[in-house]
Amino acid sequence: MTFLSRRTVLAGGGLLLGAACTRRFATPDQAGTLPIPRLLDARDHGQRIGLRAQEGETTFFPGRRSATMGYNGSYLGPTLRVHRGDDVTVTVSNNLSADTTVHWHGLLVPGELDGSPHQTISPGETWRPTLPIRQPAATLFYHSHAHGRTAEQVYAGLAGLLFVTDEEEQGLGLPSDYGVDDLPILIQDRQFVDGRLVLPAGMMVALDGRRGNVILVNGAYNPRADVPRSLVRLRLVNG
Ligand SMILES: [Cu+2]
Repeated sequence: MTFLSRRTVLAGGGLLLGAACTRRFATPDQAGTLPIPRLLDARDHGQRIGLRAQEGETTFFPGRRSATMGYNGSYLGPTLRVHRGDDVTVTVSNNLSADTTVHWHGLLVPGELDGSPHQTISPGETWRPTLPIRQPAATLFYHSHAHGRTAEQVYAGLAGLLFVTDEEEQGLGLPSDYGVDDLPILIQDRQFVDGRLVLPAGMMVALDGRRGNVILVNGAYNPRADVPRSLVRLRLVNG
């Protein structure tokens, strides 16, 4: 991706140009702006956050629709911001046709609140953990951790950012204007064929894992961010 500071390129072009079949659908000149997931600050919502896992379609490349999954949308989820010392209730509803869970990656909470592979939320059901936020500020993420389905569901888009903040962090003077000078950068490698997202499968994938031919940032290919000419904070997450 590219960062522009008042039309000045701050940092280099595409992280990965991808395969030739991908370049047909987007060139750096056609790149859109960096999508910024909606911010849900628990304190703005009475310490209650709603997440709905759902299926949808996403157009990563013009004219090419992919079947995807997301929280409260068709791909990825909102950025959740929680505050140290608070207790935050998250209502997770499963609108998928398969079991799911939501795991709070890096959040220090008791196991029964952590959305492990066996804390299944069946289709149509709701899970409502109250999360005690008792750790220092951190950039974390949340994702499906469904038993036997984690790879498929995260690959399809069931992931989002989770920020823990506290007074110490707020006193550091770091850039803190979300989406302006405090940017979520959720990086994913994904396999595209003919401009459509595909889930790699087969024995070699099972043994060795897989590597995508396209790098997505916040669900977009090679996006650009317009940033102020000042200190900018990048929240990098390998999602
Ligand atoms: Cu995790």
